[in-house]
Amino acid sequence: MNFKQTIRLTSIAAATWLAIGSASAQTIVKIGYTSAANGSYGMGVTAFCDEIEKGTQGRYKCQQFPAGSVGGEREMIEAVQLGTLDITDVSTGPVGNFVPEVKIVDIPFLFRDYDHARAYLDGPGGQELLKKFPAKGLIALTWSENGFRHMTNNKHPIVTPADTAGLKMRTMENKVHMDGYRTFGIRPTPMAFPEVFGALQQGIVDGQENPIPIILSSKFSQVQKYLSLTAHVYSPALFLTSPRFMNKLSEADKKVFYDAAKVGNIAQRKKVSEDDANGIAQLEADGMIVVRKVDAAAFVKALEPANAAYAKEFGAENIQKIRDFK
Ligand code: EAX
Repeated sequence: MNFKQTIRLTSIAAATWLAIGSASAQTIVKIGYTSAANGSYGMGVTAFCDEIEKGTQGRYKCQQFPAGSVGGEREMIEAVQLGTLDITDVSTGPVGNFVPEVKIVDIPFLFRDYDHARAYLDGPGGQELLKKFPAKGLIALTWSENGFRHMTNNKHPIVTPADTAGLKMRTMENKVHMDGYRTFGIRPTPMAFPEVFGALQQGIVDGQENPIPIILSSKFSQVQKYLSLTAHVYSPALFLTSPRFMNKLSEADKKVFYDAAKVGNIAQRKKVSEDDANGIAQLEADGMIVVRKVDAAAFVKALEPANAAYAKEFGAENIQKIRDFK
């Protein structure tokens, strides 16, 4: 073998080794969420995944499971605990069943607006809550956002609590929501998200409540007539993984994942804001009848008995601290 051939063979061998090396060194990160890939969660997860791939030079790559393809939110959190799913981007809906301290942020009419909610969750109070996860076999990489929830139904426009009386509405598997909604007169029917479209279509429930980005990406306009902009509760989201998953990462890679989650959160919140700004007109164009002027004060008043119960459970001063946060 002459010198040139030796060099060529060596470089082919090196290239092959590199290819095998990089292929075998690539870890697939399985990440699930309940809404469609083109919605707010899809935007958040895609931005997160791009950052991970970049930050680890392709050693980690995501496989996305959108649209509830690996289950509802409760099931995905259980899968993350078990290690059959690596990460899930979920609303806080079922999270309080795993980490009870989180339930406080699901109280209806707790946050004034998006700025209030985002600043609180990103601030010391919100960050303190994230520390409660590891004891439950979970790690919250960051808060993210589902959005302010609004009611849809097939019976009639909702303006005051009198209009919700007796309505059978799908809710998340969230006791704080269910207790609050009962004071509005709603008959809450908890259900995992992947079942909601079918339940609305078949009339198993009269309505449901979700943020505009979810109503849009889930095409609820096809199965719901009325949308009322009740904004009755802010719904946070979380990028959840497990100590089991994170402990396999080097310190440098851990930082990549945490930083990527921050980027994912920004993209997700941005899409929520865009959908809130443009989505209502879209839903109207799709045939929904939109009630923009809701008697919010009457809903807040109706909630009083639930507020008394929340104060007992979470401590009035702890709730007030969140309300007063600026
Ligand atoms: O996370 O279950 C719900 O209504 C959630 O808002 C939805 O899955 C988006």
